[in-house]
Amino acid sequence: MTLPLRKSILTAVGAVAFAASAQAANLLSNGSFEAESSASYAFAQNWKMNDPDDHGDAWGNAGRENWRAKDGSFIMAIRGLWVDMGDNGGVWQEVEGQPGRTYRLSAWFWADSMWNPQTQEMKLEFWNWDRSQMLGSSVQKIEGVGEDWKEISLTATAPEGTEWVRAVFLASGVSSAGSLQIDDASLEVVSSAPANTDSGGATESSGDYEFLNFGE
Ligand SMILES: [Ca+2]
Repeated sequence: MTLPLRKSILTAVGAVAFAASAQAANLLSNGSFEAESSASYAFAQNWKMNDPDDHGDAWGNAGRENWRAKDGSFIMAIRGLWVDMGDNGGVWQEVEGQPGRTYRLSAWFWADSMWNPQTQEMKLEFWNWDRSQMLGSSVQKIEGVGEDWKEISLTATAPEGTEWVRAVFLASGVSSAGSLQIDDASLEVVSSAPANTDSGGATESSGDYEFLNFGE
């Protein structure tokens, strides 16, 4: 019963946030990486497991840095072998989602000229209620990024059964030098399912439905 309770609390918070802004709201928390994790200066709140919940994490050579920023003072960096934390890394955060809604994930990127990973990409993943099954995903390669901030976005529609939408940024097979730097990440609903209204109230009733659905 712990999970449904937590979800309903999160839903109530989300409904308030939605009501506060009629415009497409950023569903991600701390998308600019300004808030430091209580675990360490090297991580960002909401992008680290159990800080404050289990809906975000960082792995490998990803770390919060203050080198330069598109917004504020801090960024998330996926760093080269020089940091001695392995050859891959990334961060993810997930928010409650609904099937049929179309989501847009965007962020700004900056990369050192010597940065040359085998893979770097951003992903939208759609998960079921207990996040035991990924129902679908969409991937966008992070390409053409150099020593100037560049925005890249990805749009995808949540498949049937979606209850969580996860934003992921990652790189693997990283080079010795340099890093990929990320700032001002945003996840927005760009269109809603025709079967549901798109008001803040709909978010709340969805939470109730989820509670009843797996409360028994
Ligand atoms: Ca920032």
